[in-house]
Amino acid sequence: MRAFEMINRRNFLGRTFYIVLTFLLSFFGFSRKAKAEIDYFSGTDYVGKTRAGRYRDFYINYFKPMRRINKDTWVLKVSGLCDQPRTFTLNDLLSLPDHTQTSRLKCVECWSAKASWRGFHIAELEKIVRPHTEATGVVFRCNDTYVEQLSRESLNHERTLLAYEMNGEPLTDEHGFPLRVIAPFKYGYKNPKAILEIEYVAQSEPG
Ligand SMILES: Nc1nc2c(c(=O)[nH]1)N[C@H]1C(S)=C(S)[C@@H](COP(=O)(O)O)O[C@H]1N2
Ligand SMILES: [Mo]
Repeated sequence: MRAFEMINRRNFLGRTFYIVLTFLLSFFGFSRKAKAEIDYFSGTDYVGKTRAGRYRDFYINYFKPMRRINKDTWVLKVSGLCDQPRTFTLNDLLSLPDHTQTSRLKCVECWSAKASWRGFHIAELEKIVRPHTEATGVVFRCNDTYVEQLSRESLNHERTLLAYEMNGEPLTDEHGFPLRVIAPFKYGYKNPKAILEIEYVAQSEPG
């Protein structure tokens, strides 16, 4: 019995040591990778958090690595409290009256960067889907399972854009292809990227 306990204790210590060692190794491995700026995009189907994007000033943020979106099969699903829930293809959205603006994205992680964005005002989409008056918020569901809610009021602000172009080119996967929110008066995290679905809701839900 005593011997048995001893073995168990040794087992436990060994395991703890192993866990701590694994943690330390992965931590050092991680910081080495960050320094070397590994290109996450070549030879992989995934996009994650990186600085290795096209624009030096932009820190690319994805809540978790995600599969790239296929432009031929992607549709924007509009659901919830509206008269005409439906899906839009990218071409449907590109044919809405467009708007171009230069604005700055400001992240809570203490960086900001400016670009020219082209897209449409959500009012153009709302002419088609006709949200109900009790729909005061919109939940955005993104390709990396990121979920964020904005009030309809801030979405209908004149500076808010549903953008599909950045600096004269279609959004890259890194910056939210095919569609993202640009709300310059809100922090970056209120600018969801790679949107799959928008849902009209009655009251605020946590992001
Ligand atoms: N789908 C999705 N959108 C997102 C995020 C995310 O993790 N996933 N991060 C947000 C945050 S915190 C910031 S600062 C901006 C960064 O935009 P960028 O990657 O184009 O620089 O995206 C926002 N949109
Ligand atoms: Mo951010």
